[in-house]
Amino acid sequence: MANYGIFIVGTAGSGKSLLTASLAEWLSKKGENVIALNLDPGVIHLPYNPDVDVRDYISIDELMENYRLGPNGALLLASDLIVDRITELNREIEEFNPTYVLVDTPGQMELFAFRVSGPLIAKELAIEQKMVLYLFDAPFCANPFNYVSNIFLSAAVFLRFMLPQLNVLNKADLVPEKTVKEILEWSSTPNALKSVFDRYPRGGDMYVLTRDLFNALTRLRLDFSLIACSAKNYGNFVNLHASILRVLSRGEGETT
Ligand SMILES: Nc1nc2c(ncn2[C@@H]2O[C@H](COP(=O)(O)OP(=O)(O)O)[C@@H](O)[C@H]2O)c(=O)[nH]1
Ligand SMILES: [Mg+2]
Repeated sequence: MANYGIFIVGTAGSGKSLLTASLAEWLSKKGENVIALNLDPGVIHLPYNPDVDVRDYISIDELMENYRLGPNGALLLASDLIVDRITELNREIEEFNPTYVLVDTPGQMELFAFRVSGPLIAKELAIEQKMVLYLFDAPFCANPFNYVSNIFLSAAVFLRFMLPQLNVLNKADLVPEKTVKEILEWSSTPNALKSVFDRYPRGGDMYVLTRDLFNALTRLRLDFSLIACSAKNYGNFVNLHASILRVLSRGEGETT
């Protein structure tokens, strides 16, 4: 059975596919036995060659034609149909006997995380230890209001999968180093973010709502610590890998 399954989850465009590609390459270069599993039935171009590919079993074009669906309806149906292909996917994975399975999830996060099928698929894949790597998009999160909304998504994903989860700030290469440091500080020190909110004009609806939501989140005692990386230039992959191993070995989330 495969040892480690890393489900890469995040909003559309956060870098799931590129991180699957670069992390697979980086781990392979280290001599690890790693495979990439594509679970996105709708993707056309991928930055890697998937070792196991759900598109071998499910075709969006055929679903559109056979069920007279538009692209969105076909994608929804496709994400549910994956459940029926678990046996085949497991058989393929088994043949590689890998240490790591990097699971690239559908572009639109809700197709995987917010359907009944997503967590079911995660549960049924024959992999010993599983975790979620949840991606924050650095340019998006440079704005503290956006950052807080993304923490909510991360908490929602954790609630859906109840798997050990590591939060990652991807695309760190696209913002100045100072900004990366600032976002990391927000994630490790809630008071740092509170003082940022205090700089914004008080009384605005967005200010009040974001501040209160953030206060509610910090009371949940979930850990939203971020680790920065760049899927584009392999930035900080040594530390990312160490964090992944830590989460897997503890068998519990950074978010617990
Ligand atoms: N500069 C930079 N671009 C990135 C990074 N990660 C992803 N991208 C780019 O962001 C876009 C969306 O990435 P993709 O992996 O397709 O996102 P997905 O929808 O989450 O799978 C692509 O153009 C990627 O090349 C990164 O770390 N740095
Ligand atoms: Mg993708």
